Amino acid sequence: MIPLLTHMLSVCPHDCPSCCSLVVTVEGGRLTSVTGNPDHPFTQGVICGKVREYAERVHSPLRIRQPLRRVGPKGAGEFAPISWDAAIETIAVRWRAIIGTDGAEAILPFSYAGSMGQIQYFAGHPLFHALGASRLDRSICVSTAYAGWRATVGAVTGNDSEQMVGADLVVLWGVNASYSTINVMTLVKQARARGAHVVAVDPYRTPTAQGADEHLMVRPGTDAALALAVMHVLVAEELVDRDYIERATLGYDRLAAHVRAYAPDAVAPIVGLDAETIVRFARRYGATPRTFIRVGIGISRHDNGGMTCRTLACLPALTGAYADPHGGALLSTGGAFGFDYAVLERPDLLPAPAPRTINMIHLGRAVTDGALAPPVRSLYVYSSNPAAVCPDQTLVLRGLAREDLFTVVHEQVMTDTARYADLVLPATTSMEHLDLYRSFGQLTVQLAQPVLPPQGEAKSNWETCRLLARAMGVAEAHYAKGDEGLIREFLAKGDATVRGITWEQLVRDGWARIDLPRPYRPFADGAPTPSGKVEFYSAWMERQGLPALPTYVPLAEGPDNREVAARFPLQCIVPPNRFFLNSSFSQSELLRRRQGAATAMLAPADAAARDIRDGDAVRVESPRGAARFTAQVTDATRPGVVVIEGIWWHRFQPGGHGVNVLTSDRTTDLGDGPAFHSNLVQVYKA
Ligand SMILES: Nc1nc2c(c(=O)[nH]1)N[C@H]1C(S)=C(S)[C@@H](COP(=O)(O)OP(=O)(O)OC[C@H]3O[C@@H](n4cnc5c(=O)[nH]c(N)nc54)[C@H](O)[C@@H]3O)O[C@H]1N2
Ligand SMILES: Nc1nc2c(c(=O)[nH]1)N[C@H]1C(S)=C(S)[C@@H](COP(=O)(O)OP(=O)(O)OC[C@H]3O[C@@H](n4cnc5c(=O)[nH]c(N)nc54)[C@H](O)[C@@H]3O)O[C@H]1N2
Ligand SMILES: [Mo]
Repeated sequence: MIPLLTHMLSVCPHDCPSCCSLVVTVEGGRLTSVTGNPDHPFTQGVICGKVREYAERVHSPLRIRQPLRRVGPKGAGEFAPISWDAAIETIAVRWRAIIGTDGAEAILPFSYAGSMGQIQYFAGHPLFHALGASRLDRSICVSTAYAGWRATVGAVTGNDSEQMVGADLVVLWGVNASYSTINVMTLVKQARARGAHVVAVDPYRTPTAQGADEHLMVRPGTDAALALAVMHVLVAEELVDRDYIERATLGYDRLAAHVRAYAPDAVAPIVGLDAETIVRFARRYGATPRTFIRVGIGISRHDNGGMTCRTLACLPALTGAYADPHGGALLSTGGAFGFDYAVLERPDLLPAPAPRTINMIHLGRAVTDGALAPPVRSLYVYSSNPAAVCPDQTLVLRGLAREDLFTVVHEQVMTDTARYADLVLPATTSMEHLDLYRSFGQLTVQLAQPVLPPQGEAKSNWETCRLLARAMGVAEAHYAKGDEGLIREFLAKGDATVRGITWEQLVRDGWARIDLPRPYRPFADGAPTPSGKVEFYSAWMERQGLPALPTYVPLAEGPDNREVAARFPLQCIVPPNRFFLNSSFSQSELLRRRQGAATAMLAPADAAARDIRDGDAVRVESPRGAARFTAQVTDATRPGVVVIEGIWWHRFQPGGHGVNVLTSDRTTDLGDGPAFHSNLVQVYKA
C-alpha cells in the first residue's frame, strides 16, 4: 500500500527556462495535485497551466504502459504487447545484423529535451558512442542563439534575471514569457510595481506584449536593424558609458563609424516602426544603465538569427548596463553551471575516427537520402517527437514510413512518432524516476526523487539504455555506476560554481543556488571572448564568413526574396502556444480543449483580401507543403505577417498535416540551427 503523502518536492522536467520547483501530492498511488513551490526563489509558487494538470499527463489514457511491437503498416499505430526481455533481445539482434552489414553508423539515435533531467538527457550518449553509432547534432533549439551570444560575450550566461527587479527599463525582446517562461512575468510585475517601464519587442501582440507598457511590433527578422538604429542614437547623442567601453569592450570606434548608416529614418521602413518610436526607445535605453534586456530564443529561429543575438548582446555594453546591479541582459543561464558534462556524455567511449554527425534538423533528409553511405537503417528515438517537431515534416514522415527502417521509440505517450515505430518502449515520467536538473533561465540546481512507482512496465531512459548496453556488451562499467552514483560524481567533478553542492543537501532542500556572487554581473569588467572584452568587433564572426561588426542581414526567405515572395507573399512565424510545450501536452484532451484549435492568425486586411472570416478553415501553403488551420482574424498581427502558434500532433489537426509541413530544414547563419520562423506562405480559404 502506498501511504498518503503530501508536500513532496519535485521538479518540472520540461524544456523550459523556468525549471520550476514543484510541490506534488500523491494519494493512493496516484498523482493528485501539482503546484509551484512558494519557497523556491525563481518559481515563487507560480507554475504554468500545463504542469498544473500534470496528473492528467502522468495518468493519461494515451500513456504507454508496456512494450509494444508493430503488427500493422508503418504509421497505422497497430501494436501487440511484447515483453521487455523480448523487446531488448529483438533490438540487439537487429542492431548486430545492421552493424555486420552496414556498420554501426547505420544506427542513428535521435533525442532531444523531452526531459531536461541530466541523467535522462544524457542516458543514451555512452551507449551509442560505445557502439560507434552516428552522432546527432542536437541543434534544434538553442544552437544558433548560443553561437551568436558567444560571439559577443564569449559565454552563454548573463545578469541574473532576478536583478531586473529594480531596473528602470525592462525589455522583453523576442520572448513570450507569459507562455514560455511564466516566472519571468512574476519578476516583470515586481519590476513594474517599482516603476520600471516595460517594452516588448515582438512581431505580434502576445499576452506578454499586452502586459507591457509599450509594444514594438517589429517585422520578423529585422531586430538587428532595430538594435543598430538604437546604437546609432546612443552614439550620436553621446548616451554611452565611455569608462565601461574603455575597460570592457573591443572595437568601439569601428562600431561607432559603422552605425552611422543605421539612422532611424533609414531603419524605420525595414523594421516597420516610426522613426520617432525608435528614437524614443533609444533615448529611454540610453538614459540609464539600469536597463535589463531579457532576450528570447525566438529571435534566433531565423536565417539571420545568430547575427541578431550577437547584435542584441552588444547593447548593454554601450551603456555599461552589464555592470549595473539591476541592468544587463540575459539570453540563457545555461553556461553559468560549471558542470563537467563528459561525466555523463562519455566522449571518451567514441571510436577513432569518430563516427559521422547528422544534424537533427536534417532528419528528413537523413532517412530518405538513398546516397547516404551507410544509409540510416535503424532509428532509436527517445525524449523527442520528431514527426511533429522537425522542420519539413513531409520528408520526415516519408522516411519514418520506410518499411526497412528499424525504428524504436521510447516514449511516455503514444505520439505521432511512436505510431511509426517497429517497437515502442514505455518510458517513466519525472514523477517516477530520479534526476538532477539545471536550468537555462535561473541559477539553481535541483534534485527530483521519484514520488510514484513506474506506471505499468515503464522504465527510464537510464534503465533502458543500461539494458541495451548490456545486451550489446558495451559501456557496461558506465551504467554500473547507477543513477545516484553518477549524480554524485557529476556534482563532485564540476567547477567551483557547483562543487560545493552535495547530494545530501539536495535530498534535504530539493534545490541549491550555484555559487556565484550577488549581484551576478559576469560581464561587468570584460568577457571570456578571445580578447577578454565584449566584442563589438569579432574576428570569429569574420571567420564564419559573416560581417565582423553587427550588421542587418535580410532573411534568405523573407520579403526581400522577390522570387519566392511573388508566390508566397506573407511571412509566417511559428512560435509556442500557451497550453502545449513543443508537441508535449498535445496528448491531453483537456489542454487541447483549452487551446481550442490549431489556428493561423491573420491581420484583417490580409483576411479581407482573401475573403477569409474569423473562424474559417484556411489552407496555409509554403514552398514545402500545405496544412489546414482555423483562421483567427486579429489586429494582434500586422498585415503581411501570419502567426501559427504551437505544435499540434498532426493526427489531431484537420487534414493530418502539422505546422512543420510548412517549415524548412534550411540552417541559420550560425550554429546550424533551424530557421523555423523564416517562412514565406500564401493563405487560401479552404
Ligand atoms: N507554453 C510553452 N512554453 C514553452 C514552449 C512551448 O512550446 N510552449 N517551448 C519551450 C522551449 S523548447 C523553448 S526553447 C522556450 C522558447 O522560449 P522563447 O525564448 O521565449 O522563445 P519563443 O517563445 O520560441 O519565441 C518568443 C517570441 O519570439 C517572437 N519572435 C519570432 N520572430 C521574431 C522576430 O523576428 N523578432 C522578435 N523580436 N521576436 C520574434 C515570437 O513571436 C514569440 O512571441 O520556451 C519553452 N516554453
Ligand atoms: N513549428 C515549430 N517547431 C518547433 C518549435 C517551434 O517553436 N515551432 N520549437 C523547436 C524547439 S525550441 C524545440 S526544443 C523542439 C522540441 O522538440 P522535442 O524535444 O521533440 O519536444 P516535444 O515535442 O516536447 O517532445 C518530447 C517528447 O519526449 C517525451 N518524453 C518526455 N520525457 C521523457 C523521458 O524521460 N524519456 C523518454 N523516452 N521520453 C520522454 C515526451 O512525451 C514528448 O513526446 O521543437 C522544435 N520545433
Ligand atoms: Mo526549445
